[in-house]
Amino acid sequence: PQTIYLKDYTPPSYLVDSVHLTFRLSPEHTRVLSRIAFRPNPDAATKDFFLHGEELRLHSARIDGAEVSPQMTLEGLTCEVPDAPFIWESDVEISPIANTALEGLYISNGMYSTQCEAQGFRKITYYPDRPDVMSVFTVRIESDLPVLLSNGNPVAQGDGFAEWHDPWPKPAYLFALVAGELINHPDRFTTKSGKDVELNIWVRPGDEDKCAFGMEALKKSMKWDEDVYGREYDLDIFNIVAVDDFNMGAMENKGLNIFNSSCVLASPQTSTDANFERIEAIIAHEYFHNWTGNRITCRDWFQLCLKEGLTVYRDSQFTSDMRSAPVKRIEDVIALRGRQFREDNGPLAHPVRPDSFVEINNFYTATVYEKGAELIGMLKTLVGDDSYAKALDLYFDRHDGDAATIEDWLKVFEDATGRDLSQFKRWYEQAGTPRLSVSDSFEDGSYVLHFKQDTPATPGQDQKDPRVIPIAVGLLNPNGDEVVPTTVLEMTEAEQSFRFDGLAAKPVPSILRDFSAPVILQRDSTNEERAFLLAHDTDPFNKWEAGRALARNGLIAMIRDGAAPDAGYLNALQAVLRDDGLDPAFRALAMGLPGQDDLAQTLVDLGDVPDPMAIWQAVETLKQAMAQHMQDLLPRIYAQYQVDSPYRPDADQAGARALANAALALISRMDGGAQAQAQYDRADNMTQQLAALACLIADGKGNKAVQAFYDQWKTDRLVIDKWFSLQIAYCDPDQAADIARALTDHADFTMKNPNRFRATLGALAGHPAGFHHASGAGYALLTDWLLKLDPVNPQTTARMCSAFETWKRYDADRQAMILAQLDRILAQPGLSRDTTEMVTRIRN
Ligand code: B3K
Ligand code: ZN
Repeated sequence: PQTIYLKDYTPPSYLVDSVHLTFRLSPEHTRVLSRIAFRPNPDAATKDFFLHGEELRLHSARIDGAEVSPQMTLEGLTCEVPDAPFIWESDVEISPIANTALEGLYISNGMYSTQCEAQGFRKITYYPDRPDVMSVFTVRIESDLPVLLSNGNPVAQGDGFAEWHDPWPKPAYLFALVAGELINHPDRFTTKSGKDVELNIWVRPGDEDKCAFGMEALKKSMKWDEDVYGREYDLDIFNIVAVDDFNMGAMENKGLNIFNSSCVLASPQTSTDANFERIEAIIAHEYFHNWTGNRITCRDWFQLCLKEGLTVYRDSQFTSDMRSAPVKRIEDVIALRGRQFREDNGPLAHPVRPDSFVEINNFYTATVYEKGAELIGMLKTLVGDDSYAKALDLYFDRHDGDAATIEDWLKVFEDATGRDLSQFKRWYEQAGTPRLSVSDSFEDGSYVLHFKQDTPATPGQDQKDPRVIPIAVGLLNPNGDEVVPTTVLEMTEAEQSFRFDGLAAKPVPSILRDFSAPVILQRDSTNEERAFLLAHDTDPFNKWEAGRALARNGLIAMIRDGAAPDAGYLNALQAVLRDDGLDPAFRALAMGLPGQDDLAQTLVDLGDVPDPMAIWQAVETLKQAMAQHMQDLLPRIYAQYQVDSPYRPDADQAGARALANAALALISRMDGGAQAQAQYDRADNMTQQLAALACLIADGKGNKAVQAFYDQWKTDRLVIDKWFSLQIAYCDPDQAADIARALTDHADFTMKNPNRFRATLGALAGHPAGFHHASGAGYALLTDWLLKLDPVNPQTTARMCSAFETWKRYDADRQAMILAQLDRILAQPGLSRDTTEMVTRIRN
């Protein structure tokens, strides 16, 4: 496979003024007729005419009406063309029913659907399938199916056809088509300038009662983008469609967003509070792409973070405004550490803007998305809120209709603020998570914080230059009062000191407030100081972080030295839980422990070889100690935070349920599962039903409830996904591979549905002690299934290979077993480009 480099970028030889597509839909023999107006690009270096095309059967091609015979290449075709504007026409045949990769035009449960990002349009017709070729699309769909949708506004429809016109020039990756027997949940929205927009959520019959929440989320998003970013919607209609078979969460096609049904369908009986929050965020994310992604798109796929980092940042701002900002920040950091730090510390580490790739679908990563969003947050912290707003206005003004780059993005900040951002750009170019170590001293009323930054080498990047790091700091005096409120220190050197004068006593520092930079903070601090911050810090993130550090250190001491659970931690946690002035959602988060995978990385940083079973054991022991230590408090919390009023998926109720359920998980270790069973039996919403089921499974008392749950929900595929994953996520490590294997034999298991595949094999990969079991059974089972899935769906296969990305952490036996599996994958004849690239990078 060929590697593509950012440095090799050249402008397209031909530009497209308009595209007319006609689809004659048929499961096996869909015909796609195209009529494309090309003109030579004056800025291009060459005049070679090349159109991408894969798995297409070309019936005929014409240039300006005359039949031509193009030369076929592996990835498309070339042809002699006039040195002047011309019309290209082609007639190709494709088979949607044979398309199991879910890229291009495919059929899912009887409905036609498309997924074109990143390079799926070339599986629909011959086209310059690159984001810097933007054009106006007109689409005619011919089919007997009742609902026929494409991008833009509807222009005509009649018996067996519909026509759509999208006036906004767009790259081919934003094209979409949907056809099926669908039902809509309609609504309307009036934009701030008074434009009336028709809104629809389209679903399969039977799902219409799960649309209301998504629709509210859409309207809130539309309003929020007007209020906060001044961005208005720009078409007469906005359609959302739910599709069962989908590789990712959702897709922002212009005016026709297509969603994995798990990311839009919601009801209290079938969705958890976490599902509701996620659905609201994804609806917002895809909607926000209309400006950050669609109106301003990416010049090439190396610039992916331009739209994804910014849009994730925008959706996290939205969630913070709709719900609780501190809770959202803590949740985001937990996710960042769990997925992005893990990626940054392993063989798949890559810059937020990568400089090479083989298969771009392998770069829709936590680094591009979540770290990309962190970079936007740092920029905003560095320039301030007003300058951020000014820079964004300039960005929309200057680049509307463009296919832009990270250079363009940074330039608007430089122009709006007069700042030089060349050092900041390193965040986009250098992979790896900086370690920020800090020491302090106090003399004559002056307190000095001394920082040192250091980023470990990553694949292809041995040397790292110092980055600009915004470090938000506050200082507390020994009584717990804040003496220096949050101040942003701007670190630019490899080592740098900052001084605070006029202090009466040595303060306690609260460093990296609100997690002001995506770094690993290393500080030799005492548990007394952490407990002090947990009790007194005014910054909610650092308050939580202090508790997390206590938990982490306690666990590390248990694992490394066989220490007993730390009484200081248990007391401090108990004090937090008792404090009814604290948001219940915050307290629920404070009860969480660091992830087991996260602990493994901490041990690696300490020079140890982590033993996944020892980590699991330590976590179990600590949870048991928590349950015992707080056995008087927990039942009170559990009773106090029962929600009596009818279910609402809002932050207040969700926070109360989260706290009660966190208490239940510990109570159920002491009462033989009695309370969990009682909650299971009376639950009238999925949040409580699932939490109770998890407790019962974790306690080995789940058999009856697991069967009851299946009987109750067997016709609801999204709930059954939860049933598959929960049995693995909460099982004993010794049984994880066996349980996962048995579930892959279940009649309801199918690898053709990515949700079901992830619910099963993804749950195994997400159970560190089960997956990394010394028997190697977890490795073997996952590999068996990756090999089966690869010919069917390379994208989902390749993504799941990242389960192996941490292999270098482990002992020689585990390493050898994983390497053997990776080699088994690489040896499969015809292995996809996606999986080949992933496994090759992981192995190196
Ligand atoms: N842009 C899409 C992801 C496309 C995935 C291509 N493999 C969803 C999103 O980020 O909004
Ligand atoms: Zn996105």
